[in-house]
Amino acid sequence: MASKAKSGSKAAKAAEKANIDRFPPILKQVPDNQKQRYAALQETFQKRFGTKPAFFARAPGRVNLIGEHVDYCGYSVLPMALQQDIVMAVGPNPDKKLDLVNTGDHYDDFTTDVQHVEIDDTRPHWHQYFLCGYRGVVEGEKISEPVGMNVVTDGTIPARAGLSSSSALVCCAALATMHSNGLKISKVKLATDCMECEKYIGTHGGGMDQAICFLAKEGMAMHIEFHPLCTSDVKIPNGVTFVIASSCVEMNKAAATHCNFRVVETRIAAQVIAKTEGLDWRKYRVLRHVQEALDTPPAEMRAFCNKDIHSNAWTKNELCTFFGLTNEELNEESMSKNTINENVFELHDRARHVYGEAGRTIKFKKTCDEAKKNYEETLGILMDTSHESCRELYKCSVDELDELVEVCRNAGSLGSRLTGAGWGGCVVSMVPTKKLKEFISKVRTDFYSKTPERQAQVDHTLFATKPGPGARIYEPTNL
Ligand code: ADP
Ligand code: NG1
Repeated sequence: MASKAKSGSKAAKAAEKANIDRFPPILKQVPDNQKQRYAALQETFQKRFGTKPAFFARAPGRVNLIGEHVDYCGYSVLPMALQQDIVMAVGPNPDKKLDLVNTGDHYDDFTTDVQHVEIDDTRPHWHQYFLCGYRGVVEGEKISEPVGMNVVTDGTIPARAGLSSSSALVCCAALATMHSNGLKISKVKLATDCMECEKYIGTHGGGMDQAICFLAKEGMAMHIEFHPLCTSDVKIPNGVTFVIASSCVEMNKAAATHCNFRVVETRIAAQVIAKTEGLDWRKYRVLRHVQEALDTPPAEMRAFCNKDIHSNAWTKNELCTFFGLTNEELNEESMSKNTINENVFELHDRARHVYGEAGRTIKFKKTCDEAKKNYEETLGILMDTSHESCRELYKCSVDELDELVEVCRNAGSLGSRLTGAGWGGCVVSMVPTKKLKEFISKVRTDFYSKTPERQAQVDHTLFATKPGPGARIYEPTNL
């Protein structure tokens, strides 16, 4: 394709960019500080399968700095990749099987024939996330004869903590499948396919996790926009460090319905505003599209929320009457499989959160780009306000997260908020680097030392982080 485009033309430039963004390059050198880990993984692979792995794939977790629960409403987010990741040692399986092993004690081995890959969305076992990524590439690239794969997986991302361990697993499996089948796919296409295929496990979130996983750049946070997917680098302020701390409350997204229900509530809120404003409401499924149709900036949509959506809860009966639909028709039109029994919808508050958070994310990016004097303070306020909105309007916080946010603020952070889906998981804080040691020690004492369960987790769930690189493939040399 690229060779057919006229040199210097728009098409040629686009083709060139797509080529640059394709996987591989395959990196020959595993980073020095990871060599021991990869060597151990290689040994496990060799013991289990009798040969060296053909390659390693790695995919990072992420922390979202701001822009929570807005990606599936069409709005931009601002995450950065973590150093913590999922790594897979991968080799061919001559019997056309997927033979999956995990270094974690509580993750069972799994084997299936490549032609019979089934995903049970009622039982979110670890291997099913692998199968999501696998199917994403096999179906996305229409591979009729996929090769068999032997895989040993190792992960360092705290799981069920809002740091996207599940998407890293899906993306890593997709990358391993791509390379095993001799394909080269652009990062944007991989991210897009993985956004779709993670839904096989039953979660209906947005595309933030998969996008940052493939498109992250070392040293940079990233502003990610959707429809179409595009990214711009965001330089985080000198003199601050982002610190992650876990509330020690786990939330398993695929096993719970909270997240999918918020997707449904925001969809119905969009449809209520659209109908009230005389738009063809069936065409609207996300709040951004209604906002664009009304030609009003997100931060000013509060007026429409107040005018068009009453602030007390809506019942399903009321919604059926409002839209002129039967219960079954409403299920079909607006609900998802595991939310059809819900009966109380907080449409006003959910829409208010989304529009406010969309505005805050844009402001956060702009503030970083302009980098005016003392702009860290503005960023801190935006993070704090984001948490309040998650707590009060989106109701995705829990007591332990609120307690931890308070502890972090008292320990000297400039801004602290829950990160990821919430209902448990982690808090991210922006801390002046010169106060980092003191901050960490205070959070240890004031939060983690309060219970033995918290104390047991402190070493791997309280850490400072720098923006890491995106997903990669490594050759198993020089280990
Ligand atoms: P999050 O993505 O916020 O970490 P989820 O509940 O969406 O939380 O996904 C967590 C699930 O991902 C775990 O229950 C497990 O099935 C899978 N997972 C995470 N890390 C690993 C790992 N290292 N190996 C195997 N599976 C993992
Ligand atoms: P985590 O934190 O990984 O559960 C989920 C969604 C994101 C985004 C956030 C909330 C998936 C795979 N991830 O993230 O897209 O909506 O919640 O901002 O659905």
